Amino acid sequence: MDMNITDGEVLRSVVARAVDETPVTDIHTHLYPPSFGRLLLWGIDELLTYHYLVAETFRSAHISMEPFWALARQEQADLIWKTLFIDASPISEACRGVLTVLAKLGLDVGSRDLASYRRSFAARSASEYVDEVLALSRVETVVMTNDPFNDSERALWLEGRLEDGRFRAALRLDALLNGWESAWPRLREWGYEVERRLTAKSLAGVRRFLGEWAERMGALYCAVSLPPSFRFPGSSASLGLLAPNSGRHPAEAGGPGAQPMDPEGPRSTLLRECVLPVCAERNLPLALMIGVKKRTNPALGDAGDSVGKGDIDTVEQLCATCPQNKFLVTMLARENQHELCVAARKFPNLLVFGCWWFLNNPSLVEEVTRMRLELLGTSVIPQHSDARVLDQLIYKWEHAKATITEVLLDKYRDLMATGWRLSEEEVRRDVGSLFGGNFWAFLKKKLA
Ligand code: RAT
Ligand code: ZN
Repeated sequence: MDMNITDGEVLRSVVARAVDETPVTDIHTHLYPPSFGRLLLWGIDELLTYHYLVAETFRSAHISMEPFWALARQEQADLIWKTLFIDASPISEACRGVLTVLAKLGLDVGSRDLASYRRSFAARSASEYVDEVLALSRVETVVMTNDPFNDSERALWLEGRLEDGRFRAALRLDALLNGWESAWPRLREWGYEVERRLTAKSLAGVRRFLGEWAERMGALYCAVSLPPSFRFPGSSASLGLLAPNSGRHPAEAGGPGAQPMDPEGPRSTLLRECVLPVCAERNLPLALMIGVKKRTNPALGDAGDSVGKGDIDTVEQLCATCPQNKFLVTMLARENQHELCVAARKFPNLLVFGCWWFLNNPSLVEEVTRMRLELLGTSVIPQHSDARVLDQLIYKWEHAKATITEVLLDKYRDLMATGWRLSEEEVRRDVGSLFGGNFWAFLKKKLA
């Protein structure tokens, strides 16, 4: 029933209910459907050995990295539990998340009984648990991160293993764009006519690879994570960027084997000549996740990455010089958030998403969400979970929703203070846009 919002209390209950009940499209995770077997991580030991917690553990555990990595998964989890939950209070966001998961599953958090938690997970099956977690977190669609260069994953795609409509694909391009030296021999092995040099033939091979894998996966978008130093030089005019199918390829202009001038190396050539045209042709957004400094401490593995400020000019230039492309952009540095919002005001082909990784803490989610709503209204995707372990959907959404609710409430209160009247239906519309509608509309959007 549509409730008339007459005062602050009614407003609170309407907003809280809308946020709670609106089905979420989680646009970036590292999860898979049960049919992907061991690639789908779930359960208490996976939760505890999440790389966010590994990094925190090394700050106080009396163990160096090599012996830690040599431990069995359950032993690592034991050590993390002892270090972060028993020897200190589990205050950090990643620690609190584990407790939220246990609580939401109805386990006795106060008992601190890791063995009993393990028993409870052992009694579940992956496919039942997927149903349970999606129901608890109200996540309707999970967008995966799909890497054709990952051998285990690749084999499953070649078998055609995706039969679960709740899980949708995103074609991840890090291996291609950030590691050409290792990528090209593999492409060649798989039957694409590429060589190390980015000749016209190589570029055509890469485009064929992208098109085929986007098709095979039914990818909703392509994605890449990028360092703070990411630049995309030049404009379409100076570098000869062609609209898809608009004639001769720039690499062909100088005759067979010619390479476009590219001070940035293979990544920008591959972006310009392959990824952007293929995305434009297929109306697929390209997700740019900018600001990760890979392996600042390599011994920490996935936990060893850090953050650096990215370059907003590059984002603006891409949006301006590739008006036929759509960009989903998230930046890792807090320092980039304001300018990214401003950039989004200038370019309708830019949709800002998520409080990524080191930003996914309540204080920063609040600050960033508030700023986004103030600068962009509801035309953003406030959060994605980045869950690597299925269970994390429960806490990442629970925590994000609590913060987003408060920010929304403030904004609606400000409106009501002017005499503006809101209906429950309008609140639900707005929340629907934030938690999925904007994403699906952006996918469908056709650029002039
Ligand atoms: O947040 C994370 O788990 C990071 O390790 C990365 O996965 C990051 O989100 C990415 O997709 O590169
Ligand atoms: Zn991620």
